Amino acid sequence: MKNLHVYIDKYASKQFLYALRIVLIAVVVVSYSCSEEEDCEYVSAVKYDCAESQANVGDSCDSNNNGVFDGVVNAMCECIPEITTISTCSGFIANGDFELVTDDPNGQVGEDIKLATSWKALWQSGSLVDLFNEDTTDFGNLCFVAPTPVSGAFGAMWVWSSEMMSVDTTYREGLFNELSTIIKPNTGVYNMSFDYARMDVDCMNGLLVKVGVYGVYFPEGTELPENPTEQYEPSNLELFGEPNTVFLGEVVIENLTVNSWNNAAFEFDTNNLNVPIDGITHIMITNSHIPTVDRAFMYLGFDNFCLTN
Ligand SMILES: [Ca+2]
Ligand SMILES: [Ca+2]
Repeated sequence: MKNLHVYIDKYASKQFLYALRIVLIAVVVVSYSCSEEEDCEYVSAVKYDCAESQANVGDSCDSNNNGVFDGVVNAMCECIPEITTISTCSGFIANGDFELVTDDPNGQVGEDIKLATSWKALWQSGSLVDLFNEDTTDFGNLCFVAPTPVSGAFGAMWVWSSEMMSVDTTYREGLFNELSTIIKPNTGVYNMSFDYARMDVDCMNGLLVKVGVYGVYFPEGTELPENPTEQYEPSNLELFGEPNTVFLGEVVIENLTVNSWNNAAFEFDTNNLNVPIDGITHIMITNSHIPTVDRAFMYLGFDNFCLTN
């Protein structure tokens, strides 16, 4: 019996080695077949809600194949852009009525827009937007008058739209608002509105101006650009780099405008515009980059910015 045991043991270990060899070959074959990034689905134990896109409902996804994960997979396995809805003013604009200030707007006559929370100028120094309020008596020019009715704190700046009159950058100014919520690409239609009032009615003779509104991607920690060298150089589209800037619209202001507040409104569709891929963090308001042929400059007050969707 002892010899028979030895024979069985030897037979069993031979069988075991044979089986092991088969298993190893199978592993090599499977590994090889998957190393070519071919269709290895049959060896995958992972099951997806959406087999074709290998995603699960609720996963983040890229809604328009631009490399930005801006959407969420829904129950129909569609990638729907995530949309934040803000329907009450000032909406996506922060401190749209300029009432939040860090210091007295009358401590300094002009160039002091940065005293309004979430607002600043478009460049580091030079001609900057001014901040006034209901107590202001000195607007920096004897012929400038306060807009009516009183609307608390507000910003004011030159808007110069003519390319016929060559000027330095003294009259190029602009507002920059850090939005309360980033606006992502492909998130539908937005409504922009603001109040403006012409403060130079008594002394200037501009025929009309065009105020341009732009969306800008300007991440935290980024330095403001150098002062522009000319009225239209660099263009508004190039100040922060073209991929970071989208023209949202412009508002034409006629010289019939008096010094009381008027409202301007327009809408823009983020599905049809080249919105920066990481979204719009700031709104730029300045002279439009598309000039007019007329004698065109005005000193305007701005208040009650509102951006909703
Ligand atoms: Ca105000
Ligand atoms: Ca001031």
